[in-house]
Amino acid sequence: MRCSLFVCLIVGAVFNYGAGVDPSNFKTCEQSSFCRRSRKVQSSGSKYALIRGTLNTYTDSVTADLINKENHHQFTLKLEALVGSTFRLQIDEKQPLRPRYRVEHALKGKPETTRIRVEESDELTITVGKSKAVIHGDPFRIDFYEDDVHVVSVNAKNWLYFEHLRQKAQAPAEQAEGGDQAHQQQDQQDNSDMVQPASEPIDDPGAWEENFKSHHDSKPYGPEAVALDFSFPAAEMLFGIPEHADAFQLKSTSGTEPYRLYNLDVFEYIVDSKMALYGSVPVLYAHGPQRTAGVYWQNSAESWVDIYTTESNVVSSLVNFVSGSRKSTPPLAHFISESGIVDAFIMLGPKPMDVFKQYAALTGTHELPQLFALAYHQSRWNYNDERDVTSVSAKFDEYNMPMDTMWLDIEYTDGKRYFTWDKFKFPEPLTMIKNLTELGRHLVVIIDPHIKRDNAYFFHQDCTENGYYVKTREGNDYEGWCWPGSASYPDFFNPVVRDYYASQYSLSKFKTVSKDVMIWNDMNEPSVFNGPEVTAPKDLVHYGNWEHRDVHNLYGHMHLMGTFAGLKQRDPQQRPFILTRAHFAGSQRYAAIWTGDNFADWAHLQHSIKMCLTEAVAGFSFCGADIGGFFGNPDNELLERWYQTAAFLPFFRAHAHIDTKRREPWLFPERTRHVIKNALLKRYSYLPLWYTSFYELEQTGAPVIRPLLAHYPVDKEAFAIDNQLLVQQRLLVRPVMQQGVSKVDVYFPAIDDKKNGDYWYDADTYQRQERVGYESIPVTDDKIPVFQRGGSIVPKKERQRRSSTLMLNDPYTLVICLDRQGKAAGTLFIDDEKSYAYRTGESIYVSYEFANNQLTNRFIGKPHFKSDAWIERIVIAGLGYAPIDATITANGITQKLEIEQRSNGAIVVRKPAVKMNVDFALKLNAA
Ligand code: MIG
Repeated sequence: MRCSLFVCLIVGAVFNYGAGVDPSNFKTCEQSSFCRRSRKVQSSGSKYALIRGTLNTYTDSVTADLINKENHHQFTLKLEALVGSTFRLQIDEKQPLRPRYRVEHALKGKPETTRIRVEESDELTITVGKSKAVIHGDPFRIDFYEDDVHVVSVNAKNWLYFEHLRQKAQAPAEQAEGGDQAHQQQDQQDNSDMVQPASEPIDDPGAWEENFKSHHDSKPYGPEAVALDFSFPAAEMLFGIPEHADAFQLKSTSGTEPYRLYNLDVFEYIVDSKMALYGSVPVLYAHGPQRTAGVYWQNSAESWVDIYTTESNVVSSLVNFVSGSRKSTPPLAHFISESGIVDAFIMLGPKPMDVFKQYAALTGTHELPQLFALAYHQSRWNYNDERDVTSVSAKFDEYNMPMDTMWLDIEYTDGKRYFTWDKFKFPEPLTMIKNLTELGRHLVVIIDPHIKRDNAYFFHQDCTENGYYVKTREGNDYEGWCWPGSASYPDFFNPVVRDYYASQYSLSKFKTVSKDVMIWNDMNEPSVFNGPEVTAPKDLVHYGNWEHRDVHNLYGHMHLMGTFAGLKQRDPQQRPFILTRAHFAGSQRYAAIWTGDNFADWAHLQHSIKMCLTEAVAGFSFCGADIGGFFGNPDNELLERWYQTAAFLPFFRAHAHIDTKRREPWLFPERTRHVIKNALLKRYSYLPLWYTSFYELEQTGAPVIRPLLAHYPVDKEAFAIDNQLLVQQRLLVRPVMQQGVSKVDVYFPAIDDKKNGDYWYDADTYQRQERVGYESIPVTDDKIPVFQRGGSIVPKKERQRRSSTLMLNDPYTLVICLDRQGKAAGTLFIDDEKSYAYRTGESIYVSYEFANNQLTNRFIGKPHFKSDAWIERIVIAGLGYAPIDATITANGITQKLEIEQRSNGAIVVRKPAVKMNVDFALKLNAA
């Protein structure tokens, strides 16, 4: 690790470099006062009931008061019906001592509500179309139904736990403590006219202040946790709540740690772990063969999630068989948050893709990226100087390997002062950038949120003078320690600070970049080397007087809002590209993510898929992992397999730690270079599919990469599979992620419970798989097991270029793989790959359909975009006969086309030469 002595001392104390994460640097639930308090309710239960006579009914919602029968504290409950089989449940204190934080900016807008029908008997039944919520008064509980099937229950376990704000019992000794007093006086003044409920002590030593390692949390407002249980009677497994380096299917946390959601910079994170990582997306899905549902727990404070599932294994099914019990308790999730309110969205599906779209309707999607962002990115910490950048770029050309984007990490700056350059290493950044962009390439530079406390640095001056930094309890600018040394952190929750920040990206301020330079936001958890758990203390104060405790998981999100606004202002015509490490629900609207500082080993390679699948269903389709592993040095085989795997994940970037050996592809032996080059070319050939998938993500909310269960919901064997992924419903990818193998077992899923399945065609050989279940597929070092679904059409571009931007007008190949009925269909989206013109109709969106030996196209909307591209070949697999030729009719002209044979009976129709915006019909002629 390269660092100044002082930084090394601090970093060294927190991290034990090279040895993997030291878990004792991070809290367990037991070490966290609110988690341990809230978890206790699991043994005792709680007693909440609706108060009769407080019900109010509105056109789209009901409200009622709720009482804690043990301490008589009162709450208000609101249940609102949203468009799309979704309910929103909010519970807050009726008269809190001070307002409790409600998450802002995560939802893409105000959710659209819908009209309800209310029936009151012993229970209260709220009906919207096929969805229904039944509220039970005492004990309080809500059951949710879709098509009369019971899919979700809230508080079925009576684990609702809501710590009302209270006055601290004044022990004489405590009054001497400096800071506390000031705060409490202020609170008393603010609320002097309110009736205070009886103060009730909480029997936990950490309730009013808490220590962890050398850090003290002053907790001026005392205990204020919220927790609630959700159970899923129609489900068999749970997934979601990224970010964890763990399996796709959530594991039972019974007797172990809950999953933790707290944005943290975990050094050398380990896999198979429920520890918190850089991002927190509190959305959880429950899946069973008939029903899928979801819960979005909208809370930005530190949270923990306990999972209770009876994992289906031989022992438990045996027990059930012997005891005659059908199924034990339904899967259950217990969300526990340190502060805030209960704000839960219950999404009722009924199918997996419905729930993913319901979640996207709430929090939004990434917008269509520029094409280059989906191509290959070359990064390392660091490319040292201008010569280094230029020569790495040139080497890709020399070796005929495509590459779109070079990245600069923190060392390009002048002493970690963002928005500046190191003038010795980078004397002429604009020339360097121009040299890249002239080759059709892009540059991404890193901009971190920690600001060097240097009085000569304009950014620090501005923030100090204007009070833009996050404050301590005492009202001073908070000072932490990070890459620049002593650093402060802009309070991005303040809209004025976001505006200021956004304006720094304008070319009149950040003069040393061009509008083609895009941005990487790192360390925005925020990472604070000398802070508690390497982040900011919870008692810092943000805009609006909120504690950092309330908003921690949103800090990175607010940072992104500033960056995104900045790039849009800088060039309103161009779609921004931002990569972020920290993220919360909704951050997908602004940025792509990567899985942070992984390791050069096979387990981390395997986790790149697991983690990105979970992120994708939680809104973050635009996900990837550092190719080769950030820490350590991959051997040739691992690097080859890593490129192959990453070529089928949406964000495709090589990156490495400053202490690793250089690993640009040409530094490896010929064979490795060859394998890497083929992986790159394969990625580039599928760019039209990736691009279309991202367009459709933006239109519909359908994730770009998907777990098998997304389209094979009844196949129980497929539920937990997380070493395979689907690209839309077109490709099935099962990369080789083990060392030294000559075959892999690929699972071909069933579409029904009679073991019927789709046809799958090997993407290289067109060999067809017809059976459901595991097949052993032989692999060479150069093989990426990819299968195209029978029934799908995949658009490709097969000409080799140095970068994707040079492929704009290149011709297309359509690969048509037929289903059992001899049919197939698939879409293609085309525009300028860069601007927002597609939003005003400057695009071509076309659906191809093959049936009865004929291919036709149908435009969705008017094909307005002027493209010079055309169709150069059409591959058809699964015909079962050899046509002699084909006829194409377009623009009123009919022509004959030649046909070539490919392996396994596939044919190629050569040079249809039809432009992309022209109607045509192409017929195969049998002998
Ligand atoms: O404390 O900017 O995850 O990708 O190379 C390390 C230096 C800071 C962490 C990022 C990594 C990046 C590194 N950063």
